[in-house]
Amino acid sequence: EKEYIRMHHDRHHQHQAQEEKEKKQCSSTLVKHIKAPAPLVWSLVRRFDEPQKYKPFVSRCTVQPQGQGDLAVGSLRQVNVKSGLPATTSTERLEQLDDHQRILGVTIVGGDHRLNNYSSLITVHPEVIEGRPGTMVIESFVVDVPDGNTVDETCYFVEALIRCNLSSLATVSERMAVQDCDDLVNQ
Ligand code: A8S
Repeated sequence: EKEYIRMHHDRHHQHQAQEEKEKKQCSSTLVKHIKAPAPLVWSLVRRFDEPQKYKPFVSRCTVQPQGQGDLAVGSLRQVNVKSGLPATTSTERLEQLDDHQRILGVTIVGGDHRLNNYSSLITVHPEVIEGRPGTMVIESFVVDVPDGNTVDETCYFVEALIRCNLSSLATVSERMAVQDCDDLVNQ
């Protein structure tokens, strides 16, 4: 009997066990306040084809031609990351691009990294900081916890990367905002 169960149901058991493991996910939300106007910040965030404009780990990005404009939902980008990271490439899909509400949704669909079923949403909101036009950026993600890692380790790793991206987004946006002011004074 045991032998039959093992023979015929073991695969099912393994499958079930694996499914439970696959359900182990981690998710989190990060917020960044930036001293630059929302349209300027959004102009950087919305460029699905040019994440290297602010993401410090991206060395190269190419988008497969889609016909009418490169920023259509379903577009794929091939991202190469700088050396020193536990990965070299990532294939990412544009899931949502809403210029009115300023929402960008991206999922990771391939690559040589360990972030399976990664999905992210980034939203850009105008706010007033010290009496000037500023921006609140909110980024959230959900991802599978890889075998051999804990939920905390996975969250910590992804949060650290996103914090770097958001810090860099702030630096680049704030520099561009100052440049816009200088141009206004010097024209
Ligand atoms: C983003 C967010 C993340 C990017 C991760 C989390 C990544 O590009 C890096 C290292 C990895 O190990 C995974 O919005 C991957 O860029 C920097 C290659 C996907």
